[in-house]
Amino acid sequence: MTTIPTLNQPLSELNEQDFANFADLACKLIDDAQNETQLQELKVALQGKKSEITVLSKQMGGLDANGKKTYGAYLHELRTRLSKAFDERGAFLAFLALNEKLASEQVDISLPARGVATGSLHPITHITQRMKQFFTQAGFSVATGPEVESDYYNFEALNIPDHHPARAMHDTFYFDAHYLLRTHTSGVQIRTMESSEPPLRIICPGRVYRCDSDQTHSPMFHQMEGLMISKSSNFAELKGIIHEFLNAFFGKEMTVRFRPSFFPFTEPSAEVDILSDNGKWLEVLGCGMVHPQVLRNCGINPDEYTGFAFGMGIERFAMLYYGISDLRLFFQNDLRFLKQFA
Ligand code: 2U9
Repeated sequence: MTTIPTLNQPLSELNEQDFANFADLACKLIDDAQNETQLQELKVALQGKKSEITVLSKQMGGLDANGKKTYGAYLHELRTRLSKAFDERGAFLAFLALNEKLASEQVDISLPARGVATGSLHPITHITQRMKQFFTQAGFSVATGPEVESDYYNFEALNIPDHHPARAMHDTFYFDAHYLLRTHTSGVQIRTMESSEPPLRIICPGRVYRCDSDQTHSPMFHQMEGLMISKSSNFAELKGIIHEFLNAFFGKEMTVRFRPSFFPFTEPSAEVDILSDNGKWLEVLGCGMVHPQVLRNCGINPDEYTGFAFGMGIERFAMLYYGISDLRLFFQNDLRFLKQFA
């Protein structure tokens, strides 16, 4: 606690030296003030209403003219010295405070950056892009369409009439008697054939839905279907393009087998197997020559044009490509899984 100096005598008994000593002690206190708060406390004690200066000033009235002149000058000098000391210390403390603030607020440009967390493509997106890359280079364009389909575009136009066993095979999610979630993207090809003139070369990637769920089936999955219509399309061309696609997709020469099969929308039809490293045949896609009735349904004359089509499950290709055994991993959005594909 600082002791405030005192003159402790009536004004008329003080001399110039008393004032000078008082001023020295007071100025020393002011110069020693460590912060703005201490400085304010000193101002109150040395210049306030109850300060020695105020008390002594009030005694001026009782002095004669000579005394007024002498003590007036002493008090004036004292006030001037204190004010000057306060101003100087105040300015110095403000300077220190500013420096401290600047130092504490400095930006350390050498600190490591916080880093931007970047996401990555979902493996299904990545595989879809890989598939698209091959077919677009081969001259196919990408076509898309609605996921809510009518039974005409999903079944009827594809030569799958009502009560055909293939409808039951598709485990369809129905909205009502006529609308459903598409079970394949084939409706997109039907619409394209309806709306444009052959020759045609399209691929149709997209979500499809089937009422089925286990380790290898998901109620929603992705398909890539393809269609080519021209005056000379044939099964040899289909075999060639599928084999080239499989070589490009897996990045090596593949051993491929076309096994006769049946689909209502293709005739002849085949399922395609690849020979895996452990010597087992793995089914990867289905294909065939577009059934003449399907062409006719879309206003294309089967005597003039022929076409081939193929369909594959994107998840199946992703599982083979990455060596994943549980399909459900693709849909759980577990970052520990997804980050592995960054
Ligand atoms: C039109 C004409 C023909 C598309 C085809 C397949 C064979 C096929 C499956 C593969 C696995 C579906 O995802 S999957 O379950 N698809 O086997 N798809 S031929 O044929 C068409 C399509 C449209 C107008």
